[in-house]
Amino acid sequence: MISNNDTLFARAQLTTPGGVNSPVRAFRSVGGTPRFITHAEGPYFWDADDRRYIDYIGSWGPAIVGHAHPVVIKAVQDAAARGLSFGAPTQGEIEIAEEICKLVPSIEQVRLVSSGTEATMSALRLARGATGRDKIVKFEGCYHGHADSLLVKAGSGLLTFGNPTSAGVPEDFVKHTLVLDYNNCEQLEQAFKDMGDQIACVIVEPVAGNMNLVRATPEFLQTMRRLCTQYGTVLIFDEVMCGFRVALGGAQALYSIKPDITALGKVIGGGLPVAAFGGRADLMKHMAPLGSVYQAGTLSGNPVAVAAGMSTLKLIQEPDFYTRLTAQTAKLVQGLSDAAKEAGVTFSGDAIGGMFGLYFAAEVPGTYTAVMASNKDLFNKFFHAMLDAGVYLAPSAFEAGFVSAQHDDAVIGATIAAARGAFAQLA
Ligand code: KE4
Repeated sequence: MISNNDTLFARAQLTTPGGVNSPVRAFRSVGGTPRFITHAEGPYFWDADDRRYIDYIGSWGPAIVGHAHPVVIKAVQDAAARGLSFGAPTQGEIEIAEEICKLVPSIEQVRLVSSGTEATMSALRLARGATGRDKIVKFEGCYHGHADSLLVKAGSGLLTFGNPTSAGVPEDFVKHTLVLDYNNCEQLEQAFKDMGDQIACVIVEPVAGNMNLVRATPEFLQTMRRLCTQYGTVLIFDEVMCGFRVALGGAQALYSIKPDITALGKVIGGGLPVAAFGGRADLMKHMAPLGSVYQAGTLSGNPVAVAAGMSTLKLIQEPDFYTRLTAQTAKLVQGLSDAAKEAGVTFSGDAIGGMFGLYFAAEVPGTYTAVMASNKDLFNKFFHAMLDAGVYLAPSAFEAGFVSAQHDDAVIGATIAAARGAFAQLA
């Protein structure tokens, strides 16, 4: 039977490259037809065939309070009724900026933008403008959006500069980007020894979620912080994904490490386009119109999007929000691990706050190389068995998963029951 998803996917490809507006949605990593979502509520969404799924994407992080939360929807409706966008400052922008600064103490000043890419791109430009240096350091497996100088894979040699991961990015645009191994302290020490006084910034996902979930070791982040301080390099924590996801104060609260600049997104928009970059006031003062680092945006701080973000930020401050979210995520991963073990399938899982990683590997990976060694084919079979059972996981073996406050015991229990059947198909 031709599903409505097939029909819509064929039609979409006539007008949009790959039929999607963001590549990961096309299911090319797992195969099959993407599900076209018609509506969502709480932990669920429905596809074009009106099939219900338990959703573990949550829009890749924003839907932390659950889809279509009545408080968020009302805030958006009320804001929209007052007009959609003014291109002029509003009180709501002040209020969400104050809330972000309160919740993330390393952020003394913050600038709102419309996507995580804009946030990290602007943070890089700020670091380069404030230090007068060109070189930047990122890590293999971390994704920071699609700004040219960040679409880079590791160079051939250990400490050579990166090569573009995308066509259309001139070599010149990445020749200042050094790509190192995540969780490799020795390599980082060596890079700073060789060229520390030329490095404008280090940008890192303090809890990586774009090579699947990989935690930074405390030593790795401590080494990074020490070296950046020693060499006058700006330390940028890209918390677009892990911010307000792994803890109320983000990964920097969990690790007790203070970055110089933080990039935020996803949760702070509650599903609408709000992202931000902010940090030390002495750095932020370089931003136009005060300073010489230019950055702008027609829809930056959009009042309707800010209403969604602000209402979400209020809801996640409810008592025990993260205690409950963390417990539910841990329950999910433990249940999946038990189910895999019962089926004799080599599998491991990790959970931190409301974020989780599933690996068809004997142990939870701590490096990019280890993640890449996990069994992608088994994941893809598991993904489709779960999808057929009404559970929607990230359509890639190299993405993290997300739990919302609405994923209660019944939802987690149904997921684990589905997994028992899925693992049985793999054994
Ligand atoms: P956006 O430009 O997609 O809003 O944010 C880019 C970004 C920056 N930093 C981190 C740590 C991120 O995770 C992201 C975006 N995350 C992906 C998930 N792998 C978004 C999903 C997509 O690309 O469609």
